[in-house]
Amino acid sequence: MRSKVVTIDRHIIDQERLHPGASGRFSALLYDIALAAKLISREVNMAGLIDVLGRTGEINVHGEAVEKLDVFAQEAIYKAMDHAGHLCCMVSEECDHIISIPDQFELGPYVLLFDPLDGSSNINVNVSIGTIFSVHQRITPRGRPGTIKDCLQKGSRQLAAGYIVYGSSTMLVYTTGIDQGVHGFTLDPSIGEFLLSHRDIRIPDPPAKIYSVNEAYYARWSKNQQRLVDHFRGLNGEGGGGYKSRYIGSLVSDFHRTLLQGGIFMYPPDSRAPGGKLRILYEAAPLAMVCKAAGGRASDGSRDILDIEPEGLHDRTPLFLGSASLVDLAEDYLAGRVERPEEEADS
Ligand code: P6P
Repeated sequence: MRSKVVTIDRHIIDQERLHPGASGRFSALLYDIALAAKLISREVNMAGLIDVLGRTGEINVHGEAVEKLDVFAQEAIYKAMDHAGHLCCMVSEECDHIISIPDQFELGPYVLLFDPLDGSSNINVNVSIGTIFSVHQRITPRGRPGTIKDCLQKGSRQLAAGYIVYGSSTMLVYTTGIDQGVHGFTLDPSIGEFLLSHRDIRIPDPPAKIYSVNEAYYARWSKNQQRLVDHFRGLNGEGGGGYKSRYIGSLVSDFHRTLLQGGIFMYPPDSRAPGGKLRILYEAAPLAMVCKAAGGRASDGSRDILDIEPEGLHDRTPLFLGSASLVDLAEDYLAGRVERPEEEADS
């Protein structure tokens, strides 16, 4: 029987009805995120057709060359969100400081933290890229602009989190709580609607035997990290092996595959980046919430990502994300809790 067609707006309204007394403001925030996603999707999918490729010649706060689409995505989200009265401030990977709401607009109870276009170095070679977003409730008194205290909240306090992946199709995947499920919507560009395509996503566990890491950095990892990947490779006689390696180098794409197929994505610390590369507030924490809501886990190698208290807007963290059994295994290896086989221990 054909499944009924559910738009993201209908889904958001249905979810809101589960919370009597809801103001509707949170729903309106989610609508506007979906709007921004449609605008960015249109531009990303036309990138090869109009002169949007190439670099603006500007450098972002992390010293990375800014692709034109990065700028467009940043502006699209800002313009969709700055005037609607949902937010007291915003945080973006592209901006060093908190983004204030213009004085002429009403302040709202929420904070939006986002990476407007992650993986943008892949734009020019047509590899999937993505937007990641996180929503918090402000914790300072209403009526005044949001402050850094409203932004530096741990991931377990997120009200919503999700991502948009601009790939062979554009999908918006989000959750409004670790007990609220994860739902995926695929954009039908012919009608400009996100349609419910993946209801209540659960990360497979037992997982597909897939590990995802940039193995070029092997020599820079700790011995325990090397042993973990050797286990996946079946190299150290510990009953591992049989895994596939998949690494796109675009976080949203690597995570989206992990969410749907299972496995583990890793961005470990290494000798050049002892604190990891990926950002807590607008990369690791939102994806950790989606992963946990789908039955998976997210760790920095020893702690749950959602328990980390960020100290700075652009703090980084190591990230181990995916099927709970594999994240648990990673933590066991990294803590040295996996005994070596007899023969290897003697060598
Ligand atoms: P590396 C892209 O630049 C990004 O921020 C993430 O999307 C991706 O997971 C990671 O960096 C890739 O980093 O060091 O493997 O090139």
